[in-house]
Amino acid sequence: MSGGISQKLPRKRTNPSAKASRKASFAIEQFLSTSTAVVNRALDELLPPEQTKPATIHRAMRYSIFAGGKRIRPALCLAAAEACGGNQSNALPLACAVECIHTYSLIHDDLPAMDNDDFRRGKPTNHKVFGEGIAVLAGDALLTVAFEMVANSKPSRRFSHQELVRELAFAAGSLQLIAGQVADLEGEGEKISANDLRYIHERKTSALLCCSVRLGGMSANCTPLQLKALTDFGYHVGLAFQVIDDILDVTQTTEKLGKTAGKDTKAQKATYPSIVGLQQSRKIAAELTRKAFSALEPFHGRAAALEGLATFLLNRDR
Ligand code: GRG
Repeated sequence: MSGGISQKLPRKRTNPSAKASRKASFAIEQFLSTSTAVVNRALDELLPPEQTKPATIHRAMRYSIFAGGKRIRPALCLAAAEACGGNQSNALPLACAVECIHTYSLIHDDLPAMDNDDFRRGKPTNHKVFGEGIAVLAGDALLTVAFEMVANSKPSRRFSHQELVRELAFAAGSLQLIAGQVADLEGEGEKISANDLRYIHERKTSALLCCSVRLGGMSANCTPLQLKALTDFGYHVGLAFQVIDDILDVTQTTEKLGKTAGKDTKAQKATYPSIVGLQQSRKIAAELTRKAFSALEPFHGRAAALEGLATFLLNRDR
């Protein structure tokens, strides 16, 4: 990847014959901290400054965007672009766009009409600081600006603006992200099956993670075979991400998570731990991650950052 972030990263000593050790050897935490810094700088440039009139809305947008999220979706986008030999500057507006969509969804998810939460990214939720009206609008504005970012990005030979916009709109729309949230809301207090839970996870969580890697690949003019591999990877990593999220909800503290722990149990939400138990949930997450790794085979070892992210996400503790 020209100007790629991995180029600047040190690699730990490896045993080249052992595939497993190559997987473990990628300096993923450094990749994440570098990509986070790059994405934060770009977001700062792309979002209207705080004092821009009406200042309240720009303060509210920036409050949640810069509250300390893990920046997993933009990292996936940049890592996918890198795997396809792309250019970081072409992927960056798309990485910022998925983070804006994600942050909007968190602001709205925390509202009293939804999950009614007081704490997010280690800070009081947006509506607790700015009030419900401004929080709704801050979410709306982040959703909208995401499409402006895509419109201002550089299309590749195979993927026009039309395709990039369609990609993001589909993932964020009523068939994916919002469908998942609707099913999640309607499932509260209900006994739901593992299949229903899979439906929710595919849409509420996996769709945007999958979209992040696909957009990264598209910015790099990926081939149809690469796009298929990225889609398969993103789908499985996205599902594993939500299973781990459910496990962390019952095993970690609010301080560690930066959001209210134990929320799913309190809201009587069906989760993998509540349906199949913690041990089986860990096995499911590991199996999903294994499938994500297999999906990357067409890259023949050139997707180290994606592999590193999948392993990092499986082992994360917040
Ligand atoms: C349209 C009114 C309206 C609401 C939309 C779609 C939606 C609300 C909410 C879904 C958002 C949601 C909570 C999805 C679950 C995905 C998930 C586990 C999010 C947490 O992601 P992390 O851990 O968060 O990457 P950070 O804070 O680190 O970015």
